[in-house]
Amino acid sequence: MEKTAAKNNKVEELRVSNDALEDGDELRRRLAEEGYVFLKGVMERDKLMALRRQIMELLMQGGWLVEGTDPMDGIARIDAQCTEGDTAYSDVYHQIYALQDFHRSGHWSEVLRVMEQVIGGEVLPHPQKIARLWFPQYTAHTTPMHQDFVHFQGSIETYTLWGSVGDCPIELGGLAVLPGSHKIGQVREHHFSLGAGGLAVDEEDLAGTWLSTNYEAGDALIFPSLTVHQALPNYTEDRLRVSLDNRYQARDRPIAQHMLQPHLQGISGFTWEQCYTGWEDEELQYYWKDLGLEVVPMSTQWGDKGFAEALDLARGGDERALLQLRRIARRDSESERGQRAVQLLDEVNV
Ligand SMILES: O=C(O)CCC(=O)C(=O)O
Ligand SMILES: [Fe+2]
Repeated sequence: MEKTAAKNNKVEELRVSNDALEDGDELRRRLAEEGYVFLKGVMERDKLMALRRQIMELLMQGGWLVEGTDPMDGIARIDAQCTEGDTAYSDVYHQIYALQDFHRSGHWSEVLRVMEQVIGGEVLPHPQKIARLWFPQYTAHTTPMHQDFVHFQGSIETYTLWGSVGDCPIELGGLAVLPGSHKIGQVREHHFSLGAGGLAVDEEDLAGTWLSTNYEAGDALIFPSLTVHQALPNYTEDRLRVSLDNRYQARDRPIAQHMLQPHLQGISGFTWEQCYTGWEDEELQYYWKDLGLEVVPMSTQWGDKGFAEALDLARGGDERALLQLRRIARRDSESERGQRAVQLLDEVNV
């Protein structure tokens, strides 16, 4: 069974919290009660659309969009399909990652104002910014149900701000949250999955109605690290979904070491130095270095478990696990995981 909200499952509307925009106590009350706040139009649409243009132009050059179409439409070449974990993905992704405006978007004053309300103090935007470039007709790779803590760690009170870069109607597969799912107050059991992060909670362990919306550029969905969420499948014929998910926490809380590195650095070796090559100034370069942050090591417990499960599943012929192991083997046959993937693929002889 696909670990995503089924096409016909009822997904209800997110509650809009703009009425509490200036009221930190109320925003925090809603976050504590519902596990998310959704704010319409808090980021300037024009700035997001300008960022979209820069991203889409790079995607056109990278061969991901159909030549001769308007890049702003994001019409994808199906034969270019790839996702996180593929070298083809990080090759293009890291060009986008090197855009200064992409990093600036995580620090826009309107964003920081909102996050200050949410956090109630001095905000640290995580150095590791994230964009997602999600192909159509590729729904096996839809982001599965998960809690962000297993990926980002550090402090439980870390908040994700998710927003689409351009409009994102339901069929383009924006984010959905399960309200109240954070109240368990702990990290849930996660298992191997395809899709961003590669880890999913079991649907059987969850109850309630998923919430999402037809996102417009500028809308922000904010949630803490224990709220279960997933992406809806991108059911469009040919449109690529582009979004940002950035993380914020109080400056005086611990942050995990890997959040000080570029996203997907482990796959490409991409460094901040490479990232900053074309920047017009030093604004935001290494901005976190002198803040006296409490940096804690990353735990590999969840990733290791997911990988061990993928090996077991692949041994039993599970196609999704085999797909993932082939991806790892192709990308990096030298690493320890790569070697184990190659060995297993040899064993099962596929
Ligand atoms: O955009 C996606 O598909 C994944 C985003 C996500 O899981 C997040 O923002 O934490
Ligand atoms: Fe997430």
